[in-house]
Amino acid sequence: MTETHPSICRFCHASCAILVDVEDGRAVKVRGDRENPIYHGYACPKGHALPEQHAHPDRLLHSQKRNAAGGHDAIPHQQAIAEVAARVQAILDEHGPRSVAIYTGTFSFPYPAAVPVAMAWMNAIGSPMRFTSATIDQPGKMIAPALHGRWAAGAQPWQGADTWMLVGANPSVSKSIGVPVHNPAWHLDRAVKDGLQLVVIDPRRSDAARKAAVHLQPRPGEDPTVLAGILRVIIDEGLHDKDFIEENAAGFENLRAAVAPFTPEAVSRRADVPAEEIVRAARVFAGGSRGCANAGTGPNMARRGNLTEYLLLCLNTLCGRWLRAGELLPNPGALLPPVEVRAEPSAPTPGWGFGERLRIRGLTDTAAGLPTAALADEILLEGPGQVKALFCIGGNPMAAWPDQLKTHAAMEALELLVTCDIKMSATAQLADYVIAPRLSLEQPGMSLPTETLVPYAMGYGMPYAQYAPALVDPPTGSDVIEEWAFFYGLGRAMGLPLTVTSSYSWGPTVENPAVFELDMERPPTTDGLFEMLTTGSRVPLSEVKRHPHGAVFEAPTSTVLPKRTGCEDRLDLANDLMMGELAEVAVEPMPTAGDYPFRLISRRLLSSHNSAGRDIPRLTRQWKTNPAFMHPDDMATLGVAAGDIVEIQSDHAAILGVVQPEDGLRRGLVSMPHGYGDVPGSRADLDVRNTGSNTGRLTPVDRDYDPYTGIPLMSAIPIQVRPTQVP
Ligand SMILES: Nc1nc2c(c(=O)[nH]1)N[C@H]1C(S)=C(S)[C@@H](COP(=O)(O)OP(=O)(O)OC[C@H]3O[C@@H](n4cnc5c(=O)[nH]c(N)nc54)[C@H](O)[C@@H]3O)O[C@H]1N2
Ligand SMILES: Nc1nc2c(c(=O)[nH]1)N[C@H]1C(S)=C(S)[C@@H](COP(=O)(O)OP(=O)(O)OC[C@H]3O[C@@H](n4cnc5c(=O)[nH]c(N)nc54)[C@H](O)[C@@H]3O)O[C@H]1N2
Ligand code: SF4
Ligand SMILES: [Mo]
Repeated sequence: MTETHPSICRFCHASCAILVDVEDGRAVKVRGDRENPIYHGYACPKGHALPEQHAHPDRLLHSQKRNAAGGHDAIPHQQAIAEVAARVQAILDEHGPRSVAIYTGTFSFPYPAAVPVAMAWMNAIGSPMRFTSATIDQPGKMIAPALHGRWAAGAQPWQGADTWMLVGANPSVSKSIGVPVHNPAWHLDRAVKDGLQLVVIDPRRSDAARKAAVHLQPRPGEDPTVLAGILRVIIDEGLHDKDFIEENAAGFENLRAAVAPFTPEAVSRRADVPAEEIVRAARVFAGGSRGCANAGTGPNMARRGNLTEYLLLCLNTLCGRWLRAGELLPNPGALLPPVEVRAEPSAPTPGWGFGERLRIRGLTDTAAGLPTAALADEILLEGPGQVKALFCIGGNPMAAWPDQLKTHAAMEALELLVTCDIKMSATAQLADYVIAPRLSLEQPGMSLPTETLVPYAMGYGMPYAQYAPALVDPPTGSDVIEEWAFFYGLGRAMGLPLTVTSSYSWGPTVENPAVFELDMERPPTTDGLFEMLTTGSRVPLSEVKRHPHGAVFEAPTSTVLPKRTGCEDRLDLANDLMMGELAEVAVEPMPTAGDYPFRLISRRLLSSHNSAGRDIPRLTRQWKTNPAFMHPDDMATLGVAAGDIVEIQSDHAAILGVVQPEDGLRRGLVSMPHGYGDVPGSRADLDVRNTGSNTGRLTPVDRDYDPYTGIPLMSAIPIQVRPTQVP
């Protein structure tokens, strides 16, 4: 008999509302839930593939322990916990808390209890070494607001906007940045039909660019130049919001002087976009009445991501694109606590230079967290404080960290590597223990993580919430646990008290979060933990549970409050360091072709999620590999055809790629997704047609890196491309 249940897809951060057909206790079919009020029945191919993912033959049904031959044997999870507890205790006793680090990746996000309990354990052992994927993603998103100051009421939302700017973001595929996460392609189409004027800056004619009123297709990595040019036009033509700036911002004259060298002609020469298009982009964005400008991963991974994000904040401030007193608050909180926000600036705060100091490249903790690009070196560099043990949750350093060869050396050098993964990922293959987790439909879920994504100008933009109970049991005979249960078990085995708070490290600040000491005799339930995490939420979790298809919990009276009298804070339009970087950009010599005439740029595929999904047959019908997309004319010049293999070489390393044509690409580029390939030298890694290649291998972490977040060049990488044969 088939039963159909509503649930939440957790294959990406969009948390789409789905319907799952369950037969004999197994999920057999997934589709978008048309009864859901905001997703319009949307689910992407990855959501449709959940049944195959759950029943995948390579899925780990038992935790694994590395054996003497370098292979792995199944181990009961209780025994794995006991052994890991003993080994980590020995490391702590000998080397102290700093020797134990944690890295939480993409798939820690959809499991709301995972990170809080893991951090409770990190607190209990006293280690500050907490790393996330944020600093190898878009660290400028956190750094720039620290330097610019924040507008307490937030940005003008998508709803009601008549203009928008996307810089190196492609929400139809990635469900990210600015455009609502619930079915972004629909929102883009709809808004453009209703007259929204979209400006897209992307060296590739992305899905977003196809809908744009203005598409600038500059040389990759020239975003600060292009944005400075746009700011200059706006100031020159007096299109900025003078009253808003007068009242709320400082540094206008310095900004005006700093962008002065970036005339449309100068920008045109440097970024290779027509001068009149720069003027048009400025007029379209500043000429609209409401909207916002955001960047995605592309420019954040090219050089000077902080500066790009900073100039975008300046652009939004110049155009007054922040919510004003009396306006309706888009999301007064659903599973988050109710907020009272004011139409006022809060002064800049330090972007870095506080907290834990790394022993590498003078890096410190930052507004985006500890620099993950330095963690491999922290593991390799001997001496007091050396990291000896690493715990990963839902992350894959071997696929995702820059400088894969160094990461490989670091993983091998660890005394203890433990990862919680659904398969023998490249990292899991090197791990001492791999903890096999329950998969999404086997765990309760809730929309809280997606609601917290506000700093990324996403979130829901409305008080939406959904809860989903576990729908199916794990496969018969399996021994899988929830991520949080592993860290709870470690705490218990080590005799440590664990304390969980109702706050999110990456989300909006929760004032006075509730604090819970976990009962270390009787384990909590996942639902019990969800109750703790949502304590004080505007809508009680119990109320959300009464709406299994998800609901919008309107609060029609929540409006933005006026500025407090005496508030003297100002947004900073001309942070010294950022203006210094801009001055460097203005006089930087033009990059020359030299030995590396091509540039490799980042991009994503709908059918995979970073390193996940590429082993699911339904998702690999189109691409098994991560294709090296090139302009057809470049392919002709190189004498290669679709499906041919090329060698892609940077001045650091070389990888192979399977070429595919893409008309909408700028010439001189290779556009290639990351997260592919395998352990260097392994048989799978050599099979480029089926495993793809790791683009992270191309760049070192100790050159061309951001001085504050440590992020190295991960887009706009100088490369050489040559036809080659695979043996
Ligand atoms: N060159 C280059 N490098 C990049 C990027 C780029 O564009 N170019 N992008 C960067 C960005 S934006 C990010 S966010 C990082 C991502 O960095 P990571 O998060 O470290 O990498 P992922 O590949 O997302 O790793 C996800 C892991 O979780 C496992 N997994 C899948 N589902 C589950 C689950 O349900 N539970 C558990 N426990 N595990 C699961 C997968 O098998 C996989 O091994 O990579 C960064 N690296
Ligand atoms: N299907 C799918 N969805 C995902 C992911 C996935 O792997 N697959 N990953 C998730 C993650 S971890 C993240 S962080 C988000 C990222 O979300 P997005 O940032 O929207 O990611 P992309 O789709 O790669 O879009 C980046 C765009 O930047 C462009 N670009 C590259 N270099 C430059 C440059 O120098 N300047 C400019 N202006 N543009 C440039 C690329 O051509 C590309 O179109 O997506 C998330 N969603
Ligand atoms: S967009 Fe993300 S959440 Fe939605 S169905 Fe696809 S993978 Fe699942
Ligand atoms: Mo990301």
